[in-house]
Amino acid sequence: MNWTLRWFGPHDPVPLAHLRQVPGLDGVVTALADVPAGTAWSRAQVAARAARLAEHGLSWRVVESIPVSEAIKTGGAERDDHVAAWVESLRAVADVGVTTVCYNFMPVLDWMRTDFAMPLGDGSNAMAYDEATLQRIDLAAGLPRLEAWAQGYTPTELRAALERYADIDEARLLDHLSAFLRDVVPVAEALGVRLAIHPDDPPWSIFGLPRIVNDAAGIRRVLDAFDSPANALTFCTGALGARSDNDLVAMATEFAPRIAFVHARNVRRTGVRDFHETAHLRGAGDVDLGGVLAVLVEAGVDVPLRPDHGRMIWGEAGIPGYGLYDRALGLAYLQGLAEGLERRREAHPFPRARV
Ligand code: DNO
Repeated sequence: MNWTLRWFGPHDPVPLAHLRQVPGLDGVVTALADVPAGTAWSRAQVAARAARLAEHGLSWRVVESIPVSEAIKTGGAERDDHVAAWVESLRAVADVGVTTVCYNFMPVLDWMRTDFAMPLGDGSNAMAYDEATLQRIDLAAGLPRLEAWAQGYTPTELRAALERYADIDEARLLDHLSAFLRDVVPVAEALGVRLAIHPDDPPWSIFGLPRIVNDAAGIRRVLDAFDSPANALTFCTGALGARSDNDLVAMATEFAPRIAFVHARNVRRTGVRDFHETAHLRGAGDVDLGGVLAVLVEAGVDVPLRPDHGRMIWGEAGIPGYGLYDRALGLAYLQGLAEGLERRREAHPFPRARV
């Protein structure tokens, strides 16, 4: 595994000087979050970010994310220009050594939560999602921009964005994604970059919007839409694990050759469409991170992995899910697990799947 942590940029409350002290960290996952979707990242901006990381001795191999614009997802008038801009950003990051680009194809919103600081009873807090609370959200008020979202919406913008999906069902959204893949995957292949789509979070439709990457069948459709190792998956155990019918170990086994990036996150399911996030440790939530890691190690999947969404502990304040302390604990846990699995494999080699 290539051990990474996400850094949101110069305004991230976690300084790079602290990230570099995390044991065994191979690199940082970051993006130019201030550039709006549909606009190309300039080579100067990309080079400046790479230089900033290099000053701290941190490498940048993974971008999360180059955002996909609404025009691309809806097949709007600016679609071709926005794809061209996306490709320009892709070329710029490949030039500074990036080999994995995470993105998502969730309409209007990126991931969604209904509580960003739910007390867990021990003085810590974590993010939570509750379907009944979601249904009560008044979309007429718009949605504020959150740090980890590509964008926020004023009431008028949100109404317009939702209206654009009035006649877009799941099949049409998949057509738009397939067209996007036909345009970008060949470029990625030529550049030696793997594109890693992030699953829908939560893994079901919200606000009546179509969502197509949330179970094995949906992921199969996306991977089959363009058969190339460069058309790959971000295996997010937290997003997929919020649904009890997603068997993560079976999915990791099936998709191993196409997993280009791993988000290791744990969630406790509290209802069919309700959950909260937890520590990464076994038993803290319902996700079997050890089981998933065992599959990946056995299959020889050697890709970037980052512990995702920790709790807020020890009084740390910051971007929900992205405090340093609990993510660092999660990383150490995962590193220990992987070391144990690798030592076992060295002592008792077992046949490895070819990937
Ligand atoms: C949440 C993240 C997502 C992810 C995007 C990928 O914390 O996992 O925001 O970065 O969905 O495009």
